[in-house]
Amino acid sequence: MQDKIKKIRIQSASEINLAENSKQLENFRIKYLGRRGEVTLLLKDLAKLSPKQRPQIGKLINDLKKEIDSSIKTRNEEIKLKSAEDGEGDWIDLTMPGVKLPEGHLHPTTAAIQEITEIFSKIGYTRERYPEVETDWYAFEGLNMPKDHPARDEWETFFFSPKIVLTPHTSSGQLREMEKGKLPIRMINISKCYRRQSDVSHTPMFYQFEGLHIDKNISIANLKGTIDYFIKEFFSGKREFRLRPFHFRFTEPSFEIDITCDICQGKGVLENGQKCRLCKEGWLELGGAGMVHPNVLKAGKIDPKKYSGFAFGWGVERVLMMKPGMNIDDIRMIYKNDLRFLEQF
Ligand code: FA5
Repeated sequence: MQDKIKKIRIQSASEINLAENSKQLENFRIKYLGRRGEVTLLLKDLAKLSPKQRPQIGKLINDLKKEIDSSIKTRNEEIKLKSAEDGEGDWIDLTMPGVKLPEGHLHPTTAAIQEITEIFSKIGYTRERYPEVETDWYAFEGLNMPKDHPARDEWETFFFSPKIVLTPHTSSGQLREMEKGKLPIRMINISKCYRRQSDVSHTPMFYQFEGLHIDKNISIANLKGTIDYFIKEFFSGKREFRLRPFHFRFTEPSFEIDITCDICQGKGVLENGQKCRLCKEGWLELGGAGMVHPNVLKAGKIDPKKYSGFAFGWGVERVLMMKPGMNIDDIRMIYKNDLRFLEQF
């Protein structure tokens, strides 16, 4: 057995050294180390030896295996180097078509924000952005919600400190816009908002878009016309809406706007007879609206005797979910980062 090992060592070393290309080297690898290679067969023959001889001969065979493997690698590097020096590298076909990289696309929320911005820009609204970390004054107090007023509870706010919050709504941008001192105002503030909420129609982080229009002689008719225009544009004329009287401290009168639900087609009941788990009654709330309260105009240094205005604040994800054909019955899906969901859009 030892003679055989010696013979293979000498023979393989000389053959490998004389190899001129990687194809020949591969043939030698198969000849010695392949499944039926000479070294592999030696290993199989080990079983025929006595238990005493086996460890010593086994070690010799394993050393030989490593030696051959290492010489093949070394010779392969030498061949590559030589062919590179001789200018005979691998042939590249420059006319072959390239590998197509997978193409991404915008997140559905981003696409909705772009569409909303465009729809309002057509009627003269400019997009603004205001801080996500906000002071109590802009988020509540300046909006006619004094400290400890119970209305604040509805905003289920994250506090950094008693005076600093994660903004719970885009209405905090209203006073900041008024403070610029430029009139008339036609702004759309689209920003992230945060609340301690999570269920089929709420996420802890969501986007709102807040419209604010202040000028002379602005009335509810202007507000209703603007909502009507947006709903027709965004939902391609396929949704009905209603204004429901409501109470906000910063608008008077105030409304909530509901539209017919896309999941149950406004029926409140699914085809299988079950209650719609999203809207439960055929109408889904999109957001609030109303005529800007005189106290808010005063806080923004605008004279309520000369100017009036309306504001509205709606959820971006809610309007996105109601787009015809979207079929999203749980808002939390939008932020699960599940590619199987996102790639559908
Ligand atoms: C407000 O936030 C008022 N600032 C809206 C407003 C603006 C009224 C201007 C009057 C004038 P509300 O809390 O109802 O209102 O929220 C408005 C909309 O934001 C909701 O109808 C919903 O579409 C969306 N929204 C609120 N909370 C969440 C949430 N946790 N997840 C997803 N969307 C939400």
